[in-house]
Amino acid sequence: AGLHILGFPRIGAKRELKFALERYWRSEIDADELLQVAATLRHRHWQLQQDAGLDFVTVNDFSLYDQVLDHAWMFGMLPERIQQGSAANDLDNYFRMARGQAPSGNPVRPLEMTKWFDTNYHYLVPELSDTRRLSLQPEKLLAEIAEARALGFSPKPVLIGPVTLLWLSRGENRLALLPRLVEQYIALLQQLAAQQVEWIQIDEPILALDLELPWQQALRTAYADLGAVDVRLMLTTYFGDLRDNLDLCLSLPVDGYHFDAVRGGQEYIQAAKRIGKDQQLSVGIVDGRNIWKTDLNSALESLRPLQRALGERLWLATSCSLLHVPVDLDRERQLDTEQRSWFAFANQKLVELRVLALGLEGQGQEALASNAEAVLGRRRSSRIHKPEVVGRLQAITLADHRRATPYPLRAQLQRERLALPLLPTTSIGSFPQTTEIRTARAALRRGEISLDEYEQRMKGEIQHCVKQQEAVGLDLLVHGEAERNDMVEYFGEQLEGYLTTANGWVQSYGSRCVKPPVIFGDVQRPRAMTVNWSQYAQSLTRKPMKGMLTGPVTLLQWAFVRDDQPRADTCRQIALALRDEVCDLERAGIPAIQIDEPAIREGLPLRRCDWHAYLDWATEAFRLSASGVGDDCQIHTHMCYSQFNDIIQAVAAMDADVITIETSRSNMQLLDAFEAFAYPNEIGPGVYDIHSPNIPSVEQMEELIEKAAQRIPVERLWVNPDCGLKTRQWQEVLPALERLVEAARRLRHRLG
Ligand code: THG
Ligand code: ZN
Repeated sequence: AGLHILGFPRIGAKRELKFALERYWRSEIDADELLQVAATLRHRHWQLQQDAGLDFVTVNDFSLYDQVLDHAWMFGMLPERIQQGSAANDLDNYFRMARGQAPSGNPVRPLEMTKWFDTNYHYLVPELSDTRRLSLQPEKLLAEIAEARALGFSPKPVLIGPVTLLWLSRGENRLALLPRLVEQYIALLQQLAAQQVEWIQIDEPILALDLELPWQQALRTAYADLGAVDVRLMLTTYFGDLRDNLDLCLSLPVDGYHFDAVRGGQEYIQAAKRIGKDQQLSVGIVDGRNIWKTDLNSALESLRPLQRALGERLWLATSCSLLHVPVDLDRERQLDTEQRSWFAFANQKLVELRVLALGLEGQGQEALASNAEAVLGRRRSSRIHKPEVVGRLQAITLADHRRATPYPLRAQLQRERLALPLLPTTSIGSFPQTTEIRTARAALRRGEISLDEYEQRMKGEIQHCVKQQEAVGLDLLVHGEAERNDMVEYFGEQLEGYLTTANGWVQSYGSRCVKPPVIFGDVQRPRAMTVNWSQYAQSLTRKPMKGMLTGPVTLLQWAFVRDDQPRADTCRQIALALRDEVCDLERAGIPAIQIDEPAIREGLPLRRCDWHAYLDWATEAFRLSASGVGDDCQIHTHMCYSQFNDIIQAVAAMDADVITIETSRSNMQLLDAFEAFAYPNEIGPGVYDIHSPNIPSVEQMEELIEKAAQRIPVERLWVNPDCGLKTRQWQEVLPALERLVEAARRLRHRLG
């Protein structure tokens, strides 16, 4: 069988690429040094693939920033503004496009970023129009092929397919560009053919989406032309099943198809029966989206009939690119043997492919036996299954995920208790994470200061934060979250059933990474997680204090999730643990509690017909976490980057008393969603764009509030920044908040 992967993480086991990029951007190293780090990483990753016995090494999965940007660059899709104040070299122009600035060249508005399908990776959105000229610049791709060859590897380049590339782009009438784009792809494929490249992987993941007719037709026309070039194409789909696109996919004239056998159901088995006798089938049986060890013996059982039917035409692969998993489990020395036996990171997944290939030849018995032992061990582990958690889940009643009283009555009681003015002001929760805070955390981790000393320092930070908020004149205060690293990791470290890795970094965008915790078992809260901090903060002020939690859907969505039960059940377990925390906060005298759900929108399934079921359990989990409190305890939630229009009803179904949302960047356009649908509870549309270093004026913020007041009754409006202030400096935050409070005061006067 042919063995390959769809892509390898490029960031490096020690995040070498991240650090080299950031040093280059700070002009601490030159381009040669950066490119040297990049070449070393490519070489290392190809070597790993060859050592694992793969038939090809995947080339062009590497990128200095983003693979979609690389394609935009390769086909000359760069917006005109990049030409102005052009940089000294291509590299800097590339970075200007990605992040707006580079060591040389003028600052420029960068491309927008958005999520890559339903993953946590963000790509840069090419900007297109039907008048755009295209031109082919294949130098990077050709150089990497030559580089792999020179090192003695057998390269299989990967391309994003033309239709997916257009689909990912933004602009009027994109499809009109298809004929010109296909011409460029043909020219590219011809160049690759001239290089005697054996196989080209061409990705069309949009086949796993709901496609309208013009897009389906675009695939037909594009591949009719591409299929005619004398080079072998392996057309890949991933992240889901193809459903109504299956016939279309199998009708495209290519030399092989790749199916995601992890998320794509049994379609790969159907495909095996239907492909032509000269076509290959690549089965993505090793999960590229999660970190669990593959059950190799049961995988072999599914593969054997295919092997008998297809022989050498069966390829084995990862389900998708390994971009979405951490690099090397061997660097997780803190895990005990049992836990380590459950996982496979990118390096280990390469070896799994080899063992599968051996297994198909009746070999590899030892590795298969030890895999069986690990898989069985996990299934039976007492660390995973907690009967009391399962019992509690079964005992949930309808009343548990409803507040006792409808919002209008709750609002009255809350208004009395909190004694808030019209247009109350608050913040989203986090305040600047200063060097002192990060230094203290690092010192604690290295054992240089005691836990007691650390807590004293954090209390000092909280004290400072509360004082500042009082001085500025905010109405509902927060403690500032000095004690938290990441809003998911912080809770992952404290909940049972979660574990955190030491080096399990996954690229989020550019040089930025996240370290998703792993949910391996039934989730339980051994003790209160945030109560002491919030209680301490409340003791410092007579103003009301807002408790701060990350919501169940976000704690699920930004983690590696167990694969042995439905996501909905895992989410409910998290919700119950949070519910206990919410109730403990209330008992400790905290009158308002915010449960953040920034990830609720991005958790939407790829297919619209699956949305409803997801939104049902997601909003239910939120309400389960929030509904244990009395009527006079005010529940807030917060969402960022949310495109609300299509989920506004679900947002309302969460029944939070107050929702704060990001709107300032889009000049309140987001509130259009609230035009068509009368959102029933209170809203704080952000009036201060915290993602920009600019400090808005009082007048600008007044104007935004007035705009909002045209859509939402002023009695239900809050005034706040549009997101947490963690990444900003105190010297920007204080004047901005002073002006925000002033804007609210002026409007109270005028509107009230
Ligand atoms: N937390 C988690 N997941 C997330 C986000 C988050 N996923 C989506 C979104 N937010 C992604 N956004 C970012 C923003 C900043 C960074 C990463 C993802 C970032 N990371 C540091 C870096 O790479 O330098 C991590 C450094 C560290 O923690 O030591 O800046 O907020 N879980
Ligand atoms: Zn936010």
